[in-house]
Amino acid sequence: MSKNETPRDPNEVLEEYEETLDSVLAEVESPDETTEDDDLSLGLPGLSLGRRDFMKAGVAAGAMGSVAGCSALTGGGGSAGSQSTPSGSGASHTVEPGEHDEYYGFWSGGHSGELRVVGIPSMRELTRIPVFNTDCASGYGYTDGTQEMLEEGGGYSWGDNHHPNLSETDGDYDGEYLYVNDKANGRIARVNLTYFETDAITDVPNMQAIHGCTVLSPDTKYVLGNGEFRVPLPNDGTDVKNPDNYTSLFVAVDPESMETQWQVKVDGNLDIVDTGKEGRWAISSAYNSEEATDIQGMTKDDRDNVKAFDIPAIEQAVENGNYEEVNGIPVVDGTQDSPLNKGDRPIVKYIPTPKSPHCVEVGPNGDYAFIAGKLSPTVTMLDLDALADSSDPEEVVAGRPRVGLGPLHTTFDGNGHAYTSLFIDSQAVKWDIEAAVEAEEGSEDPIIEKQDVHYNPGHIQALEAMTTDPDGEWLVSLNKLSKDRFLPVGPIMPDNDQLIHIGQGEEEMELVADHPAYPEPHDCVFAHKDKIDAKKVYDKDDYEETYITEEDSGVERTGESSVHVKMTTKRSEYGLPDFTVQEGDEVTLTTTNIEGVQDIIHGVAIPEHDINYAVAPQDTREVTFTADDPGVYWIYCTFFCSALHLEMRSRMIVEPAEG
Ligand code: K7E
Ligand code: CUA
Repeated sequence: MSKNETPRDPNEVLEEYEETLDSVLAEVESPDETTEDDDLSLGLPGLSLGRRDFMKAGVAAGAMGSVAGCSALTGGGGSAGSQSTPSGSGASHTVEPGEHDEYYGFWSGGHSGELRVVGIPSMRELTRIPVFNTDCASGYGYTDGTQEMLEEGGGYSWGDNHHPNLSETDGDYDGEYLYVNDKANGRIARVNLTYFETDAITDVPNMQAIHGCTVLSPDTKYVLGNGEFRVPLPNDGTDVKNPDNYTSLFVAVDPESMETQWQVKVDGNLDIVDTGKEGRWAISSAYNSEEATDIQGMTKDDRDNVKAFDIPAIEQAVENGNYEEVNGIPVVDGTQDSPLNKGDRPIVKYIPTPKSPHCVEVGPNGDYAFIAGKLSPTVTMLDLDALADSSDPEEVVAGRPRVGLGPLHTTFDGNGHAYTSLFIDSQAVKWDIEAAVEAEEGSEDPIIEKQDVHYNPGHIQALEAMTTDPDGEWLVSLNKLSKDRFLPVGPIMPDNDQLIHIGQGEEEMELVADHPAYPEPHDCVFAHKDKIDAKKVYDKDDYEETYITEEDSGVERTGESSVHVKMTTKRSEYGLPDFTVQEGDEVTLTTTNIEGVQDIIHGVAIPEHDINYAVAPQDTREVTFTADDPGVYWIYCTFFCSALHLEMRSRMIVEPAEG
């Protein structure tokens, strides 16, 4: 816009936008082009739904886009059996004072960059784990070690984490690590579950956005990530105006070294990924098979291709040297025309599905992958055994129940039921898996019941649903909007994570609690408390910093303008009541909390130097900063550690430079 142009009336702009949507809708719907209609059912064998049954791309884009004045959203909540208060069996999620929860819940924090740990069933927030953000309570991003990790992990100050995954051994959570994606910057991070701390961040080469993220079951051979945005390969300025040459990648990262092992190039955008239980298949949903760069183009065709990655076949291709190396990473060609997809063991199978499917979740016994339709009111069930011999939808689609509008994600109780979130209908729908295999495709018969949620759910997760043996007692619906469910807190309202009692799938679903969540969780994962072994005190063998004893406390000049200050902390004093440095000195301050008592944490806050961090029992942390300005600075403890906490101080004296 030129400087002199007057800004346009927002209503006018919106009107224009809605007109565009209408035309997209008309194009996708094409009610009169009957010939193409026939073509659609031909192309999607067994899909006995008419075009009218599809949630049209334009409508969904409007509904999901949260445009001002969008009415599609306000229609949520459905009509049947609306329950906003607990009723029925009266399942209680109360955890009495002093009692513990039965499960850990690990919540992604979306664009807050952090993870949150929530107790189930109480829904109490137990802690937060900073991952892609910085955190001034713990000092994550302020201490040397964490600052270095963030710097080497790309140097960004934020990230957008969606999909937390627990490491597995034999298809069950082993309590060692949690892996999570960064959709914003194409990264994967690892959290150490002994200390509930992020211990590695990998900035994956060649990828802009990693959206889907999962571990390869059953033994966490890889952490797998889906590149969602198509970009030139390499994205170095070549082909910028040539979207045909952009590409999406699928990546495998080693869970121990966190190094990128290989990537696979595919057609279309990748979305979400989950793996079978035997270590062979990774199934990815995908959209934009048109490879367009705008919404009109992305919603032009009638179908997309779900991708089935044959992991051992890809490993074989890498071993045989069938790849091109880009930025040091072997990139295997998994596009439809690739020679590697021509033989009898293609590395990627392309399976046509209704347009723009959203999530993929593999059921507990590994029989089926459940692909939620998003724009189609159906869930497509892929038979993973049949996949070995075919990618023909006729042979690999085991069922396609019609579940409701805007299906996004599916979870399981381990007793034969699937639960799918319905974004547009604002409901959780429970349905019978085997009945869906038996039923005609597009049938509503497998549906057992629907529960209203408030409002517009994304992910839905039941207890340990991603293991081979789900626990099936509780389910959480992660709703994008809370609207009227909480006291208004300004225009940005919290999300609403709702706790639903499902029994073992034998009882009716019962909505039990609303739980506000700061923007914006996407997914969560639950582990029984016995599977997590969190340490209460640090073990000094587990970190690199040098443990400081009271005798070590002191100041050591390490160069003309650098000093190393070593200092212990204990109730209620620092190892040095004061220390002196020279103006301009680079100060390295190493602090050990010499206490061995659980939960006695000390803080080290240095006013006017932008430093604060926590030191837990037996932990050692280090910071480096420049003492720029002469003066006196009262270092104080930020954790209320004792009756003499206020008196717990040290004095940094910065002497003016001479002359
Ligand atoms: Cu559906 Cu990123 Cu898993 Cu959000 S994704 S909802
Ligand atoms: Cu140590 Cu307060």
